[in-house]
Amino acid sequence: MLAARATNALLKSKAGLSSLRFASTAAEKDKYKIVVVGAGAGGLTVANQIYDRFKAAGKPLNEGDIVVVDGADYHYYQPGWTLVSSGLMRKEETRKNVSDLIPQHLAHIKDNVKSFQPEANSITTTSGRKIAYDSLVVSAGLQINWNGIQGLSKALADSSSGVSSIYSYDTCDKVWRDIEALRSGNAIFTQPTGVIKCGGAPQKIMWMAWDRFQKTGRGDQIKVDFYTGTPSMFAVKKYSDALNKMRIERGVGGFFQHNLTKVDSENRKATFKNAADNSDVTVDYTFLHVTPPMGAMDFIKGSPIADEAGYVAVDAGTLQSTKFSNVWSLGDASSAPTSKTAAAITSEAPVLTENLFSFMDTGKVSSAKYDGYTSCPLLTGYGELLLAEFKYGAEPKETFAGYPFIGDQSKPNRLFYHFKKDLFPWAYWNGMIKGRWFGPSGFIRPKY
Ligand code: UQ1
Repeated sequence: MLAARATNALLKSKAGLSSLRFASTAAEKDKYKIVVVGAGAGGLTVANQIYDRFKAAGKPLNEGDIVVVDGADYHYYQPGWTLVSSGLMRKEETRKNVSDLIPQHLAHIKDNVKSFQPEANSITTTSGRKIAYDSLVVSAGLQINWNGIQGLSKALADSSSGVSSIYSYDTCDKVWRDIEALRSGNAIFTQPTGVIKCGGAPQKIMWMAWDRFQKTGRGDQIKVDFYTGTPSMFAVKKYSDALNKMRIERGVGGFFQHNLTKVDSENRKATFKNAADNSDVTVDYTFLHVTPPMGAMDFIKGSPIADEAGYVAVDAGTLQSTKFSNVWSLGDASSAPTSKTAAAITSEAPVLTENLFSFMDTGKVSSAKYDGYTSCPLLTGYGELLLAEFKYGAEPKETFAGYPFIGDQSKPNRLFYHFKKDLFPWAYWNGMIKGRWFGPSGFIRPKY
């Protein structure tokens, strides 16, 4: 009782102190040197790298010169959701409090952005606060349009529907439960037409489910089919060919240019629009894994910093806004024509950091250019993974090409499986979002 009271008093005084710190910050200034919008993978990574870059140049920023603006309670390790869905990780391990991930030297405003006023070098938050900046970095992600498919939200909310998705914290564990519960019938995996986060993920979970069905003696009773709005298995020919060969060998049906439009969970029927002849195709499912359509964030779409599609318009190499020279963007929110992955952020962040630093220091960007590097660690089963790595132009850019014992990266192997399952989650939490992990070059910051 006494102990509880003492703890409460301590908690209260702690809360009082921290709100004092924030209150004084707010009253003194609502102007920051650098405003970073978004406390996701891109925002945290780049905010820390920028702080470190100024310090390394002997021009350290003061505590609180950089502010991260994000109203979210939680930060998610989204690449972990395929692992959760495969029974390899607990979903709680993919989530941490945003406030615990922002170091002392970065300020944090727990509020969301409502609008941008780049002519006035300011943003306005949903609570009406105006925040001014010298430089703005936008890394706010993209949004998932769950309502873009008729009947989907209802189906996902029903625990016995057999419909699930790896694309949210709330539904990723349902995928695993449904895979384990399925005894026979049709298991259908979908991918929409258009841009999504991690283009390979919709088939990763399919391969994992397929392998699980084989290993637990259910393979003969379950038919697996892939219905995708895309024209092929993958955007890069080398990997697409390898994956299509695997699909045929494994007896998985491939239905291309089929875009899911409707889920009738009462009758377990899924309807697709076939782009080849514009027909509607309705199929029966027992298990349905849905990849929802995605698009630009509403608050960026139509804003002065956005392109026509609603992404932040940047130069694909420098990551500087093509409209306002003190605005920058990386990650899913940016218009850079790369695939939207954490791996892309490992290469974008140091380039953006170098150019932003150089621009603030000298008025000119540096010679650093993002080459479009991105990766898709494509799980093909338990203990095997195909590590697709490529750059702009859908051209392979393989870290391990020429390494002995590894050989061709289009052939799945066990080492890469452990990268995805063990190394990347560790490197993400302990290195990347602290600004200290640079993807293929590990802990060594690339030089430009
Ligand atoms: C990577 O660094 C990373 O972040 C921690 C990922 O995130 C989930 C990746 O998928 C990939 C591919 C990398 C790149 C690292 C190497 C060693 C190729």
